[in-house]
Amino acid sequence: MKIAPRVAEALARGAPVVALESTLIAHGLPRPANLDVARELETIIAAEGAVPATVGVVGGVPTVGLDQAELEFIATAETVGKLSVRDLPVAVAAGRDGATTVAGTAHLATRAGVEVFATGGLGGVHRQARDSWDESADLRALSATPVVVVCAGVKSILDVGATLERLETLGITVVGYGTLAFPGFYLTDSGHRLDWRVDTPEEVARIREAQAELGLAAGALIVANPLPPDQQLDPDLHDQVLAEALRQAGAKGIVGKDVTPFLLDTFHGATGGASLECNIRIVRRNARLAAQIAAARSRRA
Ligand code: PSU
Ligand code: MN
Repeated sequence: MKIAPRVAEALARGAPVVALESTLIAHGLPRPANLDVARELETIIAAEGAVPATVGVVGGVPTVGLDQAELEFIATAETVGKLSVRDLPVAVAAGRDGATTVAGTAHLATRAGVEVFATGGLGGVHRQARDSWDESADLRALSATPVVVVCAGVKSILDVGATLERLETLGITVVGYGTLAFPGFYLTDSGHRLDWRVDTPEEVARIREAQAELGLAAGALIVANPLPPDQQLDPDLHDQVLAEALRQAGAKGIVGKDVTPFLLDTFHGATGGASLECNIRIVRRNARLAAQIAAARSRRA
């Protein structure tokens, strides 16, 4: 595994580091905007005084802290797969390239000693899961990986209620940032309530400490950070497009790891780019908050 020197140096002196996943870059956002977003997220994190570490696999080398050339490669090359935890050993053994999901990123970031990371929306239980059994490996990974993950809830293409139930079963702590309404990714409010709300990065840092004190630090802490209402996707448009996207996925027989990229891409097309703008706003906000949380953690350490 390769850890970028600037990341290793920051970790050694206890400075804040924020990991970023790369599946959202390679498979969740269209080109060429994806590369601009990937760079911008790193800039946002640096502006908050933290060191960004985008995670991916290049030529079989798991890398925490892609350099500029590697980031461009992951965002543009046709050979870049979508790697969850179980795919990592195969990609490494075969010398392949890949973008890492929330699950894959959390795993590699943890091994490098990076605790905080940012994404858009977590994976979870898909809407047809009763028949398809499609539940993201993100859930299992977060139950067993010691990370603080900042997200805008779970993707609204999913069964949000079922995902929250699974998070409860798996014992994964979830807090709303400035809200008790669980965010709905493109939507400010998924319609589901949370039990716990925090309002500052320091509170998040303190909860993470308490997890460690209680012997609960082996699992994740999910910080759900909603879009402000004036920045969300129009809820009526959202519901219309979602119904159509799910219909198309069924008609085309899309299954497995292709489901999420297909639905996101269909969304971006059918909303005339409005959902893409939302997705970009989500990841910008999450990157900033993750950096503030990492900074609060390192101040208290
Ligand atoms: N957030 C986004 N866009 C994305 C993802 C998250 O804004 O594309 C990715 C993450 O990498 C997450 C993955 O882990 O979608 C979930 O895929 P699946 O449902 O196949 O587990
Ligand atoms: Mn799946």
